[in-house]
Amino acid sequence: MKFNEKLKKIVNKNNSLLCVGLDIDKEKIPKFLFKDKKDPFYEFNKSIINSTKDIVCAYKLNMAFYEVLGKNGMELLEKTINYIPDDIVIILDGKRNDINNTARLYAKSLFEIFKADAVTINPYLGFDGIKPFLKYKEKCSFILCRTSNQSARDFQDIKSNNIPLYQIVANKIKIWNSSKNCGAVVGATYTDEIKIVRDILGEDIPLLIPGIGKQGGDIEKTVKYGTNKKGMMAIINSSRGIIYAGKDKNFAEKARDAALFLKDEIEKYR
Ligand code: OMP
Repeated sequence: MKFNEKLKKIVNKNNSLLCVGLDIDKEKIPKFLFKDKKDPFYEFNKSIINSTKDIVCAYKLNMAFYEVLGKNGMELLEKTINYIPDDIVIILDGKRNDINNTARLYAKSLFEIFKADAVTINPYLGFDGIKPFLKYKEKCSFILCRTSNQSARDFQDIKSNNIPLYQIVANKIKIWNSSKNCGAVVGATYTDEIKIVRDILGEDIPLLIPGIGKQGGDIEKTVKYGTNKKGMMAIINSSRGIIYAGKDKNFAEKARDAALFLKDEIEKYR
């Protein structure tokens, strides 16, 4: 099944555009798990997945939080991916890219070895670094367009022929989407830019929108500007704001409460 089809199905099934970011961090996960459980990170991820799987469309796993755990982190990544129900979208967020010969192996690793439905990639190297990812026609490559951080402006606002770089990237994404397997990343902290990017991309290209919750992105504008006319094709991510909502034995229920609250807020404006 093509990615956009899988996304539509799960959005309709769970009535949700919410993506929960499984960005596990030893400093933040409940301390009791380290005393009581043999595999605390996996127990944490399983509990969060069990408590949110009926109210999300996707889980995003940022590779940094797994790579930092060494070989155990790679195992944890694999086990967590296997634990996520088949109909939910899995996004591996590594913001990868390199020269063509190396990008080829990044793409193989993320899509074939770790079995991601979607990945995040960096456009800085240009098209030959992107091409190996786009060979996976059933998958989706979310290309960084306007990132959520403050320094996004450093390069992304630089103009060429009076057009800022992030808009040039958005126009390229539209061209690179001939197999309908491209998406764009736009931060919820830049809602005017979300509107501009959605206008450039049209109705059928999905947006991955992080920056809600801890980074303070605006939910109403994110939903209004980020979705297409049918209220679809936006995946709205929150990581810390959901998975670390509670610190005690009831952490999974607290995560569900936070996820449900955000899901309902999103639905209000959709
Ligand atoms: P929270 O701020 O905890 O909700 O996490 C946001 C997640 O989205 C992290 O995994 C970030 O690395 C990621 N992210 C951004 O925050 N900003 C971006 O512009 C792009 C991403 C991303 O590609 O997911």
